[in-house]
Amino acid sequence: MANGDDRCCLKEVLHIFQSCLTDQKEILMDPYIAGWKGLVRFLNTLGAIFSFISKDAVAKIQIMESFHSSDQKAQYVTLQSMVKYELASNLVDLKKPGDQSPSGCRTILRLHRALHWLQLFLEGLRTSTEDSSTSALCAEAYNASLANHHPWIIRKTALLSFYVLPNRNSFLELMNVGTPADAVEMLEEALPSISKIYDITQALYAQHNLLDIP
Ligand code: 1PX
Repeated sequence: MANGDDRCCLKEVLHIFQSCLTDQKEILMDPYIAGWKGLVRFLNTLGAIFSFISKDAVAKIQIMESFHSSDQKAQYVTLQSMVKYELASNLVDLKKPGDQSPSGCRTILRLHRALHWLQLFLEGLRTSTEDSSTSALCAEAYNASLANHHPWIIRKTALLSFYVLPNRNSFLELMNVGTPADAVEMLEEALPSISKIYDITQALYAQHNLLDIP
């Protein structure tokens, strides 16, 4: 569990996501990836049981970082420029990736589905009562989002790991933004941006038939 210097302020992490959105409704990739790094930091404070999840998230973050330090980094400034570039260059893996590195479009699709889980989970926490079970809220959000894309064994492991989550008020306190009521207020303020990022990505991927990249 979190203690001392391990503590991570979720408000700052969600602010990073807010800074992804431009006035032209584009999504900046740098803060998007930085936001995921912050979420992984928070996840790591919840205990080693979640390391199978954070390892996968880190692997996906690293794939995106490798594009950002490549010769083509200018193409990866926004989500929109990345999609345009990878489609025009036939880089989107419409078959299951073999030995070659997965595309940015595929990698972001995995994180995008996870963002849906985050949106539903945070909304559940925000609107739930004090005696609600965090693990039940987490499972409900997972079953309505990521679970639809995971094989049985991952679903089973993920759902089992949720049982160790602390009760709702302790979880809200772990967010390190003050009292549970302060955390709920912070979520109220931050959630619209998460929803916007989700909706813009979903519409862009739907427009280009990218929602099922294997
Ligand atoms: C206040 C809440 C903040 C909590 C922060 C939590 C950060 C969660 C980060 C989750 C990132 C998960 C990325 C998963 C991407 C994925 O779907 N990967 C699978 C497919 O990848 P592939 O390349 O093979 O197509 C991969 O198989 C995944 C394996 C790991 C298991 C993923 C389970 C995800 C459960 C999400 C719920 C996290 C619960 C945290 C507890 C609060």
